[in-house]
Amino acid sequence: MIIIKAGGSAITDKQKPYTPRTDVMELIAEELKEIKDSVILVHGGGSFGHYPAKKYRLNEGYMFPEQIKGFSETKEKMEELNNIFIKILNQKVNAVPVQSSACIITKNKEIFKFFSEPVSKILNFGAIPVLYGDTVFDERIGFCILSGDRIIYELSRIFRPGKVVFGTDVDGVYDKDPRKHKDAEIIREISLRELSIEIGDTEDVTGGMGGKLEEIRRIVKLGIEVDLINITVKGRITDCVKGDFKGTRIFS
Ligand code: IP8
Repeated sequence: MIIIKAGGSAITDKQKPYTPRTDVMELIAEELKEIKDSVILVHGGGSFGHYPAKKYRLNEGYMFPEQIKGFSETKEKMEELNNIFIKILNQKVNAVPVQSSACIITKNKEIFKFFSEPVSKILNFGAIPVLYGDTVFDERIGFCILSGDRIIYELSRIFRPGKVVFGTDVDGVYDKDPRKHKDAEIIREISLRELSIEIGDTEDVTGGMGGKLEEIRRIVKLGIEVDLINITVKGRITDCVKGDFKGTRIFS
């Protein structure tokens, strides 16, 4: 089994609110069609989920009644993004959406209860379960934002995939800042210790790259291979599945 994250930075235009990148979604659908192994797909929020979530400070938990409006608005936007993606995926594969908030309850932002049977059933039918970062109810703080990355950690714990692929819009981890250095190169393999949290943005409500690296660390500690690749480029998912990938592999 492979778990693939389609990051919000790849499947949406993060600079423009509520703008999907349907070309990237089509590319992903095309590549998933070629994978023989079973796949669970998880996608992020990008410019759909993060705008309303930030505006209503949803990740700080329930503080004032107006946040309920933000809770449903964020959910509405995430469902909209999921629906766009599912429609595109279903032209090539059988993708079945799983609304995270309907099967997950958190406690202080950690997954506390996860009714994962629907995911198993979808896999048993040879289809692809598609989960996504979502607004969820929380035992302690009322509600919070659950990132796709945290969902992936939990799925990894339950399903023990052979590989987890984090797909973003960058080629991997560079040896130096590629915006400043033309000769910056992708690091093919990096240990958890070396993995710097300075890369990428930290704007997301779910903690940006710092939050992502924390989940990656937990997955690697389960003994699962984690690869970071650029899924906006044709062929990268296929290559990664074959083991001949252009990206960064993270080891413990
Ligand atoms: O992009 C966040 O998921 P992520 C989802 O995986 C929302 O961090 C609702 C902002």
